[in-house]
Formats: sequence, C-alpha cells, structure tokens
Amino acid sequence: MSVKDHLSISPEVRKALAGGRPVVALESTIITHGMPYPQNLEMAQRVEATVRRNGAVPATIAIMDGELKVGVKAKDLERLARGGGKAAKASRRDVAALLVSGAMAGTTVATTMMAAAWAGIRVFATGGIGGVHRGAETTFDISADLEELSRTQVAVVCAGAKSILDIPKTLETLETNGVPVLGYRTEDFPAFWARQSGQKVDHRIESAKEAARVIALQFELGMGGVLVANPIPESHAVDPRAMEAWIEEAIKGADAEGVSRKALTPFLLKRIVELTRGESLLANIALVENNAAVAAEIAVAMSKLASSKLGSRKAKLKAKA
Ligand code: PSU
Ligand code: MN
Repeated sequence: MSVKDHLSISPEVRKALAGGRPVVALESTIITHGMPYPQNLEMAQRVEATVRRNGAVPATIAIMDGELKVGVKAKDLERLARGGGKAAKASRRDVAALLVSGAMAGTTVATTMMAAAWAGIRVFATGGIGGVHRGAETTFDISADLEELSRTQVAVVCAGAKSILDIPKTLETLETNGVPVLGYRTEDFPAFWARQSGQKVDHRIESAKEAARVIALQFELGMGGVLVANPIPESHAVDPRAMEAWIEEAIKGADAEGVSRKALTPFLLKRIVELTRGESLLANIALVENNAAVAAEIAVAMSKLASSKLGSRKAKLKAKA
C-alpha cells in the first residue's frame, strides 16, 4: 500500500492532476478554527470560486468520515463550517489517530502541505502561516508549519505571519530551516493585517511566472517548501498601531485564562475579531481571497512551465532519432 491509498481525492482534482492541469490546495483549520460561522463558509466558497476564476481547480483538504479528503464536496464544506466549534485541529501528528477515530478535523498549514504533496499538488493558498509565538523562549510554542515548510515540496502563498507572533524569530527559524521567503511585488515581509512588518524578505519577485520558475527549480534541486508572501490589499489593511494594542490585550486575555498550546492561535484570532468589531475578520477574508488568486496564477504558470519542458525534451528526442 502506498501513502496515496490513504487519500480520498475528488474525481475533479484527480482528473486535473492526471492531465497536468493547475490545482491549488486550500486548508480547513481556517474554516473550523479561524473564523466564525457563517463567514467561514462564505469565505471558503468565495476562495474556491477565486481559484477557478483564475484558471485552476481548488482542492480544499480536511479530515472527515475517517478519510483524508483532497477536494471536499460542497456539502462537506458546509459540514466543516457549521461544525467548526466541535471539530478537531489536525496537526501532522494527529492524522493517523483522527483517521482511526473518524472525527472531523480542520487541517493546519502543516497537515495540508503534507496531504497536498502526497496527492501531487504543488501550490497551496492560506491566510497566514503559524510561526514562533511571542514568549516562545519560555513556552517553546513554535508552529509545526515551520518544520513542514523545511521538508515538504509545496509552495505556500500567504499574507506573511500574524503579528500575534514574534515575526523576527519566525523569519529566523525559516532561515535556519532553509525555507526561501519570496516577497510578491514587495521587499517587506507582510504582517497579515498590515502590508509591512518592518522586516525584509530575501527575494522580491514581480510575477507569477517568476515565482513558478523559482519554485520549480527549488523542487528540482530536491529542497523543501517555498513561502510566497503576498501583502493584504491596501483597501483592507488595518492600522498596525491600533492592531498592536488589540493584540496585546488578546495575549493578556490568553495568559489570564491559561490558554496555551494548540488552543492559543484560535483563541487570539477570535478575541481580535471581537476587539476590532469584525474589522480584522473582513481583512482576513480579503487577504485569503487575494492569496488564492495569486496561488492560482502561480499554479497555471507552473503547469505551463512543466508542459513546455516536456515539449522541448520530446523535440530533442525527435531530433536525435
Ligand atoms: N491563518 C489564518 N487563520 C487560521 C490559521 C492561520 O488566517 O486559522 C491556522 C492555520 O491552519 C495554521 C494554524 O496552520 O492556524 C497555526 O496553528 P499553530 O500556531 O497552533 O501551529
Ligand atoms: Mn503552537
């Protein structure tokens, strides 16, 4: 049995992959733990439509009914969104246990990357990645997303990392792990709700085609994942100074209530939505959609690149014969 036998890939995604057509993976923790119902469902549906509008097939990944699903059906998307409150949050280490228990779970960035790579999907869109939490020097709370990026050949398009994290330490860990950080039309590493974090990216890229070339080469060289950092649209960015005050308040609340470990990110996100009276939620939805569009463009460029390489290899063989 191969690892692929443990995936339940939808017919549409399977067909697209077999034909070398562009596919974009989407995570589901953002649905189950990142946003309230019904905004989470609306976001998930809109993001899938955005991927399609930009020429790729969406593959939302989740664990349900004892299956690791790659490309969930419309009905299952609704179950995930409605049942979010009761769903588990599946990190890499939870997958086997959840498949045995049959529990419903949203997959984190780390787990979605792993499943995407197993299925043969190379591009993935999310909101923001997990990272090194503030105070990690005492709590050791560093997201499994960073380790996964170091070993799994998937390009993750995100709006940087949330400023609830320690962004310099997050970037430092990505460097240690050998993960290239590409700024999409920016030199600044974005901070999720804000377009800039004050930290620089390693490499600025100007187009989806340029991103596709870097990603394809990184994978040909046998290296791990790539992070594409795409800033939130200007129209939805939140003032970083106001944000910082709300973040500090949310972190204080988590400390006071003793919230830690895997519950911490969902707690902070929820609290910040309350403190910003929904402004952070609107921003979150806008940036995920923006990332989905760029991810689809990159997936299209990667599939063109692969077919032109295949074409020139065939032409060379023909010339030899
Ligand atoms: N970004 C969002 N909303 C989210 C998350 C990221 O805009 O809900 C989720 C992602 O699934 C990410 C996870 O992988 O939070 C990180 O959790 P932790 O810090 O526990 O690793
Ligand atoms: Mn954590």
